[in-house]
Amino acid sequence: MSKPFYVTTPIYYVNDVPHIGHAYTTVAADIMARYNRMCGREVFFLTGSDEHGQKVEKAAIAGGETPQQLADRVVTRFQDLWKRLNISNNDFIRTTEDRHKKAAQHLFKHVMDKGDIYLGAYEDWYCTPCETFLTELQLVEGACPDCKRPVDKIKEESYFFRLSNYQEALLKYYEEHPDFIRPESRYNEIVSFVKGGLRDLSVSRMSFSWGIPVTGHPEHVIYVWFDALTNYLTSVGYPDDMARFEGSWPADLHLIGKDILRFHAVYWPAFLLSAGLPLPKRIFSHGWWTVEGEKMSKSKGNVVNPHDVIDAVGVDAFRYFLFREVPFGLDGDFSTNGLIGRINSDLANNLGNLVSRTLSMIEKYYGSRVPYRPEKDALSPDDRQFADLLENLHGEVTAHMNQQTFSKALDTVWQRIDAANRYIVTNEPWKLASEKSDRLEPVMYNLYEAVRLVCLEIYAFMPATAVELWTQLGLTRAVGALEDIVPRCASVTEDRVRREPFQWGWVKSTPEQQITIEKGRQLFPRIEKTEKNLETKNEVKKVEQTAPVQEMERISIDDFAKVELRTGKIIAAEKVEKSDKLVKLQVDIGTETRQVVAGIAKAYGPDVLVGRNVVIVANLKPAKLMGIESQGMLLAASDENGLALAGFERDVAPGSRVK
Ligand code: ME8
Repeated sequence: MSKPFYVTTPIYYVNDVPHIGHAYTTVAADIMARYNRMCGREVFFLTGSDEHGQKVEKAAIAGGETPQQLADRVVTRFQDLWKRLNISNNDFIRTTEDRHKKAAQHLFKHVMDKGDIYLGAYEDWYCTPCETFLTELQLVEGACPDCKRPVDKIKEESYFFRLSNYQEALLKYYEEHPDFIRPESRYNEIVSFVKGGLRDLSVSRMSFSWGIPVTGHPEHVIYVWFDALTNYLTSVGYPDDMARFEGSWPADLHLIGKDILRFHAVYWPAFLLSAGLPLPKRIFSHGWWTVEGEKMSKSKGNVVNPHDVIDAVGVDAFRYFLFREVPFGLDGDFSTNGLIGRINSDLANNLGNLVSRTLSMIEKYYGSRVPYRPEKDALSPDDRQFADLLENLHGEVTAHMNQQTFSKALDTVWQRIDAANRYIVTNEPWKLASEKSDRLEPVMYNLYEAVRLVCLEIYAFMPATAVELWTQLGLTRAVGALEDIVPRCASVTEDRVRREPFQWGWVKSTPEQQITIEKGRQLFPRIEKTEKNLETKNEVKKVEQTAPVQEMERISIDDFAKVELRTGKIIAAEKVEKSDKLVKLQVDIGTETRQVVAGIAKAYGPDVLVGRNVVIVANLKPAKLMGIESQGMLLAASDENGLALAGFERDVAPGSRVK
């Protein structure tokens, strides 16, 4: 069996509340895990929690609990968020688990036996909130350079790791593995840091006890970073199941934020070199999220809670936004406008339109039957060119995914979506249909394949949406669920890569075995910015999207004449109790007064309604809304700015016919 693709996130400190920063790294790892699984590779995806250290100990004591109780209580905040974000991790490691204590102690002892850990005395500045020792030179105006808080001078007996011995070996490794640290700017940063010289590293503490004791010297606990980094070994069987460990290690990708690059790109490889273990293949250090231009901080109260964003726009739109908006590796700014703009333009407009137009046309022209596959050689040059363009998509996206250039991967997909929308406009399938042209079928097949191939490439980013779209394409029923069938048909083994599902033409609907689409709910609704917008309470509203006019069924003037539209004047209005949407209106339509219940309360209060001219559908059958009879309907439209009632530019006498 081939080695699984092994991807990790940092293990997060339990004493924090998860925010978009944590979500960012974890979703990135999920994207890598899902993409690789979809391509038929076996994957092992690890995340977890970092539960030891002085901060946890202090917080627990302050709250009257044991550190373990605190950890048990708050670790669920992360686990719950990962569930909600649809994170597909294979393991969740907690550093307080026995398997991990054993692994950390084992690695520590191994390195000590090798002669790389010795007993010394430590005296330096220590920043407790950051759990970092600092040299005099690193201090900024006598305080911690990162959190700016005061530091303490600490002197204690400590075990040291001979990091200074590894300077040359590390530099050699970096040189021989230019891909080891990504992006390149971070690689350069680490190389120059290591060239500047390395001091031995204190790897044990006596000043607190909430940690893993050093075997045989229980008055020392293992330094949190030595403890934490070892988690990447624990989870794959170290040290008890070395067969499994050897089949899984090294990790292919450690995903981290730039704040913890040095720990991963200098200390961690040095520990591994000392222990004689292989080094991870790549460390990717991504950038930092700020919020509306400012650093996120509890004191500023601007920490973005992922749950609020999910409540507002849904899981997949959030996941998409994080990776489309900012090139992975660079810093990014989270803003309401950016979020809503992206969702509306990329998801609702570009992708949403392609999907709804394609499915509606298949429904209309073929009674939902998936068009038959044309022979590629029989395609016209234009159709052939488009089919080739689709077929190249997977290779291009995979190349970006292998480099973790996620925004470029998405750009590539959206270029195809744009090309497909242009293909519709240029080829005007509705004309081909009315002319009963033979070209309709190849054009529609191409569009179907465009949606299907796009569906596969967006799966890692928006898994639930893609799975549902796959069903709407009729494929779950016809061939199997996306997450089952695609990896199976795309298997990657040591000597063979199969990629059929990513090729144009994989779907074959035949007269004998027809595949039919199952048009379902609108997958990409527009998000309307409400007055109380996301900046404050993440409150946005989804609005239904309308199909492009050219694909709607045409009606005759006689059909239209059946709708009796009249002008009316609102003479009384009151809110419907227990409803935040409905108002009860009395509308003068000239010959009589009609009671109308309308869902406009969010946009119009009763006071602004009285006296307003409206258009009413006067021959609608009466209906009951929340138990109140409604004898007509008002005309209104809504867009991203909300709902607006139809009216007239001057007062028109009530009861006049609208035509
Ligand atoms: O450092 N923007 O845990 P931690 C982007 N326990 N990413 C952010 C972010 C932001 N504003 N804020 C946090 C630790 N992150 C250690 C790790 S690993 C062996 C031990 C993300 O809870 C980013 O991935 O402070 C960063 O590296 C991580 O959260 C830090 O998480």
